[in-house]
Amino acid sequence: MASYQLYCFGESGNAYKAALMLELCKADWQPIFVNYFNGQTRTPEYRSEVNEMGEVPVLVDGARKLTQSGVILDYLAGKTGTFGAKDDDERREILRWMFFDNHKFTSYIATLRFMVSLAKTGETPVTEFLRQRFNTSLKIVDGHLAGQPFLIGKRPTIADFSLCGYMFFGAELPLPLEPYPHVLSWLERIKSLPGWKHPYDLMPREP
Ligand SMILES: N[C@@H](CCC(=O)N[C@@H](CS)C(=O)NCC(=O)O)C(=O)O
Repeated sequence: MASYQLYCFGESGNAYKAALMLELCKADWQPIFVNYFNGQTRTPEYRSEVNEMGEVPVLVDGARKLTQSGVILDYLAGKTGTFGAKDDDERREILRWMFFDNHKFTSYIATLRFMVSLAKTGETPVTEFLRQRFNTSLKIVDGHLAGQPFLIGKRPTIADFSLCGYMFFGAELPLPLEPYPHVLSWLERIKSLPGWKHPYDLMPREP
């Protein structure tokens, strides 16, 4: 058995954050497929045995089980000594971007992409609201990246892996990224990190 197990599925950008970190750290890990589209995360078994919050990702490291992508990223950075903070100021800067991500970046794009590209709801007042909110957040991130290659400075950290979780899904993203050139260059920089893989090449999908 591999050192780490990650409960995940290919379409999950939140799980991708953890999978990408594991891969870039060259960790010995294996995915455990969760059939989200068949309702597995909503079963009493999943909630009692895997994650009371009914979500992926869940990282298992021996007797330790961790949930929430931000916590998993922080744990792996500490354990592997890579992509984490070098001092207290950096630690706060990483947290600042990860909180922003969880509240105003991933939350909007994950829901928007789910509605438009996976559930195929068509355009609704909700998708219009989410698209507008995500564009506002994208503009903030684009402005920030105009001055530096990665979110907290010159090197990639877990903050980058958190915000990029949904950004590699290509045509599944229900809005163009072209108006955000600094975001596009940042994604290219992440893509060129040794070991980078697309979410669908890292995590299993429903056959
Ligand atoms: N804040 C959580 C979000 C996790 C999340 O929303 N996971 C989704 C998949 S991307 C999920 O498992 N949803 C299951 C459900 O709602 O039933 C994190 O960062 O880990």
